[in-house]
Amino acid sequence: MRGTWLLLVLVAAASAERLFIGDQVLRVNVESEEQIKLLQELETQEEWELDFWLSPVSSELPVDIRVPRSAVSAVTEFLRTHNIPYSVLINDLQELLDEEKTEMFENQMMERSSRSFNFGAYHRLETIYSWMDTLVAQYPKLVTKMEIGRSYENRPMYVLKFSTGGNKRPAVWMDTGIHSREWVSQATGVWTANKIASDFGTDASLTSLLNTMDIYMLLLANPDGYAYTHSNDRMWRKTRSKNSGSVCRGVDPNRNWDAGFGGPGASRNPCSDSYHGPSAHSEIEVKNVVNLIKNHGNFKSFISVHAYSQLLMYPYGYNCKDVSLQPELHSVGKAAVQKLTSLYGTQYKVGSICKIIYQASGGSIDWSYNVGIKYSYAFELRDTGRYGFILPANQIIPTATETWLALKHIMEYVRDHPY
Ligand code: BPX
Ligand code: ZN
Repeated sequence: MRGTWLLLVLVAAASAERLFIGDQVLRVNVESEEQIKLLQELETQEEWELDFWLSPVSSELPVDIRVPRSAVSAVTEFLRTHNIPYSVLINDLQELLDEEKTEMFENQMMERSSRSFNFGAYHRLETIYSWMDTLVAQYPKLVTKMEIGRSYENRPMYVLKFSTGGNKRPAVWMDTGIHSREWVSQATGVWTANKIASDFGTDASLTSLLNTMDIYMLLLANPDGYAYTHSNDRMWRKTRSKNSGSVCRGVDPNRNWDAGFGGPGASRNPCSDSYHGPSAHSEIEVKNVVNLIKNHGNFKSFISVHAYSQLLMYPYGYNCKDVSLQPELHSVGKAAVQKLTSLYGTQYKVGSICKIIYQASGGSIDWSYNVGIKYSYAFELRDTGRYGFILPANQIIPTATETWLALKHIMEYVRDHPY
């Protein structure tokens, strides 16, 4: 579409948006501990401004790196001289981002003329927030919208509460989008909220669940970051808070929780994408959730949704010891994933954060587990790296639909195993 393309170029030229022309995403297939060490050195050096989409941790996992155009030849030469095999996952990141923008724009036109909301598209924060009001208006007996506080940049943080009554019934927590660039997470949250509302009353199992339990969903857990991925930098992951003594902004909201805070697998460097922040719960976005969960006091499950890698994980991240509930968390996770896979064959791995990806301290589900919420899980949704964070919108509904089977399994298990 020529007209659309021209318009987008004009819009982009007039905006402050960061461009990724010629940036590549490389998949590095590490073969030895020695090679991991080399890549870890690359991860800490700042000269090449590499963005590790997947960190070097073990020789069993691939390492995905976004390499700025200016560093492509240096990095590929480095890999070749050390005999480290790699392939090019994304040849020109900006091309993919342009396609994504064009699709969003065309979808906006479509939604405007048909006055509808397309669950198979990515949306801006304002659109998602106004869609929430539509959902509440459509299902007033089931769904309410609560503001749990404001973000650093003063955006409201809204939780959708699904409840058929009672006072602080046992509840399930679900958050999406704590890392702003993992867009399929927020989009899956939106689809899932609509699914819960529309299946209530027809899906007998979900209906029985909602007759004894509540579901709380925070769809945009990092609203400032999400807005920033649309306006300035599609690759933004952290919050947008200012760091004293540094020009770099933001804290990794999944290293900021009071669970092994500041330990291995988090960075002290404010410029790092895994910066843990000055203190536990320093980020208002994290603090708002902590306050809600503590004031409520009756959450039985806490589910945090990320992308990408196709994993279902349970605590801990801050150390590699098995938690006391490990066998149960593992078998429930396995069964959940079996249902997910049954739909389209999408493969997931199940295990503790520390054992299946890496040691990561200060994560949300470690905190929730430690405050007594037994059924604490984290999802890493599609894909396994073909598109990574830039998952095409035509995969949103398939991703959300298969994930729902796993979510429902976990929720039903929680319903049937009160504690
Ligand atoms: C997920 C939950 C708890 C602890 C760690 C994770 C993995 C997640 C992270 O590093 O916080 C990986 C991701 O979703 O951010 C994807 N990534 O950028 O690698
Ligand atoms: Zn994440």
